[in-house]
Amino acid sequence: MRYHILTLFPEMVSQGLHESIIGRAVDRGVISLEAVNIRDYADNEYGKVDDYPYGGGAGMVMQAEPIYRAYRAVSDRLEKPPRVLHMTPQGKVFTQQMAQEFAKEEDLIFLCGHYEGIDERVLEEIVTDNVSIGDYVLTGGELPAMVMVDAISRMVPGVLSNRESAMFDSFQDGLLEYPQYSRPRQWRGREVPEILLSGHHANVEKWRREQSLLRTKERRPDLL
Ligand code: 6GU
Repeated sequence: MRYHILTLFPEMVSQGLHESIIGRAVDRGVISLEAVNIRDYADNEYGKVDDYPYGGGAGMVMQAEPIYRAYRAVSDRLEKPPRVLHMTPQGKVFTQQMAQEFAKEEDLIFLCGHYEGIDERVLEEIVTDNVSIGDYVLTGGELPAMVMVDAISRMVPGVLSNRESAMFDSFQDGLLEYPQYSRPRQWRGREVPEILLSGHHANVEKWRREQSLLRTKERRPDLL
C-alpha cells in the first residue's frame, strides 16, 4: 500500500505515523507514506493557496489549482487513476468495513482540507470518496487521514504480526473486546477473575465470550 497525503501540514502527518506498528510497517517497506505539501504547488511566488469566498462570508477557501497540481504530481506517476479520499465532516462516516475495502487498493490519495473548505470544482474533478471520522468538527483533515491510515494499514497483509492478527480475528464478529488482566494477581484490593487462573482453556474462552457480549450490551447495544 502506498499512501499519498495532500496537505498544508506534511510534518504533522509524517511525524504522527512513524512510530509503533505503522512506523515499523513503513520501515519494513510493507506500506509507504508520502506527504505532499500543497503549498509547493502554489501558482504564485508567495506560496499563497487560499482566497476569499465568492459570495462573501467568513474565512478563506483553498483554491483549486494548487490542489489539482499536487494531485497530478502524484497521479501522473501511477499506472491507473487512484481513489482520492477527501477528508470532510460532510462525508460518509468511516467504518471497519470501509477500512477493509480501502486496504485492497495499491495507492490511496488523501486530500486534507483546512480553512473553511476547498473550491468545489477541484473536488468534482478529482475526489472519488468523501469520508468523515465521526459527527464532530475538526480544524483540518490531517488527524482524520492519520486515523484512516492506521485503520487501513492494519488490514494490509504483513502489517500485523501473526499474534496481532489472531488477537483481532477473534473479534471480527463485531463485539467489543473482553477485559484483560496481567500481574499482579491482586492490585489495590482488586482480584483477577478466578477463572483466568484455572488453566481451563475452554472455560476461559466461554467466559471471554460472555464478557464480550455483556460489555457490548452495556456499552454499545447498537452493535447487537
Ligand atoms: Cl474528515 N474533517 C474535519 N475537518 N472534521 C471532521 C472530519 C473530517 N471527520 C469528523 N470531523
